[in-house]
Amino acid sequence: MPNQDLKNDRFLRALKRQKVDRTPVWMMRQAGRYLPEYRASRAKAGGFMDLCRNAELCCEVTLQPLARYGLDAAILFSDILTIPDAMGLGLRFVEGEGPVFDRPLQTVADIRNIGIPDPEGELRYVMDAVSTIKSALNNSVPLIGFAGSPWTLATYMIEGQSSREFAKTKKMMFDEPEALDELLAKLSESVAIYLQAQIARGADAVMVFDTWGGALSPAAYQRFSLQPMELIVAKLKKFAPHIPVILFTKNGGQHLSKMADTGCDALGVDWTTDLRDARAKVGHRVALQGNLDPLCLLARPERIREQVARVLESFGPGEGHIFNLGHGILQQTPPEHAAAMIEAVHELSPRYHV
Ligand code: 1CP
Repeated sequence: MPNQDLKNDRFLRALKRQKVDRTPVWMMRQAGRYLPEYRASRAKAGGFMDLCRNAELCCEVTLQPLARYGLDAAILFSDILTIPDAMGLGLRFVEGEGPVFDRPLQTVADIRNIGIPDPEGELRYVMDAVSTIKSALNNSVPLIGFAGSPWTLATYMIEGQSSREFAKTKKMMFDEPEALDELLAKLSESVAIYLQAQIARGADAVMVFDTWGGALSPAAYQRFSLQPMELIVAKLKKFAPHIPVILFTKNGGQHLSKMADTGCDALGVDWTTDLRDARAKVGHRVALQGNLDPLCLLARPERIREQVARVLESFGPGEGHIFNLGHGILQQTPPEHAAAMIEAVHELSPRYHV
């Protein structure tokens, strides 16, 4: 059991709702463009995917936020779109526009034609990054592996880029739901084996990012977002029962109870749900991760501290809270404001764990 060797296991303990001395903290997108040292590493690599394909540079940027702040977990530096890229869709990151696929899925035949990528084949560069990071961390803090949810990946694969309305994806959902089911089944299998491979290479916990599940009706959420994630949790629990699994549906506050029933260990909660209500909904089934509004980090440090106090108070005393932002940290965030948030968690949270 490698976990027992970790010098700081607060994050893993909180995921299992065990006693900690203070609330563990990490930030979604903690390695990224708000840090000048990230921008320097990114410039060295060339493009964003060149950075993702270079294990040494992935390791360098993963460790950058840990060198600055008292964080309780590291997260693999990669992207959720590595799987669609490995399926042959041709991923490019266009400056100022975000991800673009050269060959988006347009027909049922396109869906039939895609295969399930081999994590140690086309995606070996991600696995090499996991191994390099795991070894560089030297058991200081746990390493989080991750993937996108099948629904969220499907939206990028069908739209061909970021989208607000998901017009093409929803047209398919209403016109040809079986075709979408088929795509989601392939993605569920791909995500499950991809996360298993990350675990085999040393990831101590895994998180599934369902960024766009909140755009679905409750019935559609159940079929097209939750069910595929439930399948992934079942496969992961069979493969590695002791590795915690975190599910995060942005804007998914109304689904928390059903999400807790999947057998996962923790749920990410964005800022549109109060942690007190979230805790009431999930009871003792799962831990909760969140949920400071990332925009709060643009305000002055005294205000940040007040909002940290508010989040800690909303979860209240007891175990099973991992402090985090409710979504990724913004590029415009002053790095010292992130420091103010983390210091406030360190100072204000021990009283909730007596
Ligand atoms: O130019 C750059 O340097 C690229 C910016 C960037 C970064 C830093 C992208 C492009 N991806 C990443 C890394 C990343 N992405 C990580 C690891 C870093 C860390 O957390 O420290 C993770 C976990 C992700 C996950 C990710 N990528 C999600 C899910 C989480 C979320 O924020 O909702 C999504 C939706 C993506 C897609 C993506 N990657 C990058 C962009 C610009 C986008 C599009 C986002 C959108 O459609 O709005």
